[in-house]
Amino acid sequence: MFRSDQDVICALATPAGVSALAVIRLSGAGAEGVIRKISPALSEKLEGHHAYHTFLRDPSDASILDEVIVTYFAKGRSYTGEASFEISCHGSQAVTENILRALVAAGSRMAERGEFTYRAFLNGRIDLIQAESILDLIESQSLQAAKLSMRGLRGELSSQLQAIENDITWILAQLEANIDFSSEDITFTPHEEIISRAKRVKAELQRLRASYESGREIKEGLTVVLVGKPNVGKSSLFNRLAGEERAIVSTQPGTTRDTIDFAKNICGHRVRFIDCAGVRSTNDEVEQLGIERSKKAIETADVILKIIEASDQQTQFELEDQDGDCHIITVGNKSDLIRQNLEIEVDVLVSAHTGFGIDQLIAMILKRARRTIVDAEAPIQNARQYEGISSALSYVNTAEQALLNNESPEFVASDLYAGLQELLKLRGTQLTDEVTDRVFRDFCIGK
Ligand SMILES: Nc1nc2c(ncn2[C@@H]2O[C@H](COP(=O)(O)OP(=O)(O)OP(=O)(O)O)[C@@H](O)[C@H]2O)c(=O)[nH]1
Ligand SMILES: [Mg+2]
Repeated sequence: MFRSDQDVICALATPAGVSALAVIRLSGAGAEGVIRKISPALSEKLEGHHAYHTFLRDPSDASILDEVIVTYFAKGRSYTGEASFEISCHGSQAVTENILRALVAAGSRMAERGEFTYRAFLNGRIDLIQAESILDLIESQSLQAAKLSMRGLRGELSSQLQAIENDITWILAQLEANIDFSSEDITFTPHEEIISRAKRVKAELQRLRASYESGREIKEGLTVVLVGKPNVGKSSLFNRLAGEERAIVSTQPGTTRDTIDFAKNICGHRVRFIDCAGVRSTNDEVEQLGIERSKKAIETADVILKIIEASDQQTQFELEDQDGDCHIITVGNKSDLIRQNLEIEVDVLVSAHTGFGIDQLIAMILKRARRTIVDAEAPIQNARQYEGISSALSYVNTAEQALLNNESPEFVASDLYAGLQELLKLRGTQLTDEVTDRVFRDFCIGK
């Protein structure tokens, strides 16, 4: 997939543009030789994890490129596993380009996307699942999402997969013994014990597969959709939650036509609010299209705020059948208009105008987000992992059935073996170009 893995590679590890500092990475067995060519004054004996102040010089005319700090990471104790350097230089594009050009002239080449992480993988520093976690961590948009990726990076999911692989291998060994020595007079592990181990494997895979939803919810954030009849104050509430005047508010029913969304981080959770057209029957074509969009938004919701006017019975409405996992909060808006006792039952009373009850509403929304975190025991993080686990699960299912039906051990073993392959492929122990391509193509250069 990448050009030779023996090359010394270099790249800018920080975003291009103007900044106080920028970091350039250099990695490969010959990295020290390369950097010495442009840093003649660099200390003769380098120690790992030590930083050195030095000047970089253009190898062609010895002119000074920049005054920098070079950090050395010895082989086996670096991100990639190879001898590596991080050059902290001044964050001007001209400076970083010049240094990179000099590094290339001195014998390294520009790294490709994800190549540093790929080398970490090649050198056994991380497995594929951890490589994916690194990408997720870089891209995480909330504290909770970052924490989740960090868990993946530290190998929680990898070790859970390993435990499942060990169980499968154990069963395979018992079956093999059965096949090889069936005519001899030795005692085998009881059939029930094998079945119960297979059931455990199945349950674990099912649990992991189910964690996909929670993982996705944490990564992409919670989608909160505001629905209700026209004029109940959805857009006013949306603006209040967003903290800015995003949606148009007016006394006219049917103001909002399109869905409008706004995402922000609340207490470390990513939350995306969607304001919708009020639902009513209408002959207005545009409004009708807006109402269709509201229905679509409802389908994607993790939390629905069903908004009514607290003092107006007429604004109550029923949601069409909703999938079981979506959390519905009935919100009574315009609490400031209530004169007598409230007759309508609501979960929370708010006023978009005065801000009354908004904190309580947010707390209710976050309760759902927290539940997801609890559910998410090192959840699987992406479609590749989901597919791998699902397909391993289906092999294990077939194997379990075969065991229950007392079918021949060869038959059971072949399915289990296929399931095991799927898991190994997932961690990258069983390597194919197609798999590595899929993992590393999303990286950017310098990672
Ligand atoms: N007194 C009071 N008026 C409110 C409150 N929230 C909204 N309103 C008023 O109710 C009217 C409708 O508000 P919107 O936010 O446009 O209502 P909507 O549900 O988005 O309406 P559509 O987009 O037409 O479906 C406006 O005149 C708002 O000023 C509130 O908490 N108290
Ligand atoms: Mg509106």
